[in-house]
Amino acid sequence: MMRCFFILIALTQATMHAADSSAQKPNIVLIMADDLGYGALGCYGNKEVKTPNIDALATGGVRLTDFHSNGPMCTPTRAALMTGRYQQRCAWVDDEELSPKMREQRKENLKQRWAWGISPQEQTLPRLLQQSGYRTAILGKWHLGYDSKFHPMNYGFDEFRGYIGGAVDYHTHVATHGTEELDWWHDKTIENETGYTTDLLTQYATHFIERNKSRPFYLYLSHEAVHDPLQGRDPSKKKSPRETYKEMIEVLDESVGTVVEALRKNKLANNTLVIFCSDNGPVKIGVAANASLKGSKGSMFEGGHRVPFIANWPGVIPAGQTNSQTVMSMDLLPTFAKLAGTSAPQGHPIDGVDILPFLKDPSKANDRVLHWLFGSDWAVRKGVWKLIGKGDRPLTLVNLEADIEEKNNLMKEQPELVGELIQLHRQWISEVGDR
Ligand SMILES: [Ca+2]
Repeated sequence: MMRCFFILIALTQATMHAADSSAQKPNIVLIMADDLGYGALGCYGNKEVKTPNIDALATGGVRLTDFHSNGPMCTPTRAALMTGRYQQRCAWVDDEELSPKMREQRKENLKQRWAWGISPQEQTLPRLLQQSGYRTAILGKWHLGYDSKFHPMNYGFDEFRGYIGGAVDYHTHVATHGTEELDWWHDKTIENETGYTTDLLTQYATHFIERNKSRPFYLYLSHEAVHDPLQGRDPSKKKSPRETYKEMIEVLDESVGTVVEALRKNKLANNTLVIFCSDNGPVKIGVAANASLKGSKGSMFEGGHRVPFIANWPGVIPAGQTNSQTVMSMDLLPTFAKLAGTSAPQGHPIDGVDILPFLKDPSKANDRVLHWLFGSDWAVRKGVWKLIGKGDRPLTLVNLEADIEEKNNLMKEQPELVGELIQLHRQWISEVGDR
């Protein structure tokens, strides 16, 4: 009897210890805007759009001026975010693994992105966090495959509210890219509801925080805003495209304020890393969405992939910094995994790096050669230098420190550097084996 009692005490202590160490793990909230440009926020210099909540997040934390999405479009960036590496490395599933319907669609539409998806064999960020005791949720856009095979809950998310595809009507939640069917999910079931997408996702985010306040969680709030269609909260109010776009950003800002307030109210702010970023540059729409950057969504110029990034963690990340470290979307997996006390398994090459040391201390060096590849367009970055090319041809060499607007092509002045960058990029392509 006594022996049983001691075993019980020991077990209880072990359980309590496990609960304690897991309770100390920080929560992670990643708020990713869709197609939000470098110049669209007050804290990035916009004078027309009012974003007090996102600006406050930056004031209380760190704002990066040289953050880049892995791709100039939604899906490539999201694949890199999920896997911690260049999306070109991602495994795509074979035809025979797909449902018969999707196999048929893929045959008919080989070039349609929506007939594809990342392999469920991939090691993913939510899976790593889930295995480390985190409750994980994706609220909003998935866009890594339409087939049931590619459902986000097959990749380590415990909960899903939102849509599978590229975008939905903000009011009816019918897909606007691809299928034109209702695309609004509650976990694995399509279930429509009334409401403006940005507001619904915000409401689910605060519920999720409230429900999970006593355990570590990973909340991936993958907002639709400010992707098209251009729609404000009240469809009966007629506004110009510019006014509507401004409203969409401002409602997104309200969402950030509501989420931050939910963390504060539940006394979680000091144990939560909040990151706000975008998945690629904007579609040209006015309100100085891209500041003075050249190019827009889809482009290899800075306007396609240099986007806002803010990290906030009171007491851990010093407040009020502006940091020019070069960071990419794929860096979030190793950063979050480290916080959760885990790492990607062997055999899963990671291209990203843990950026927390650089967020805490901007004087630390984070020198890397970085690459972008989209169709036949490519870019390679080494320090302040960036070479852009198409197919086999280099086209433009710029010094980003002196010329962020990419106006002066220095290829003729720097032939040796061009040669070196071409070589580095070829080497990278042969390493990642673009699929
Ligand atoms: Ca996007």
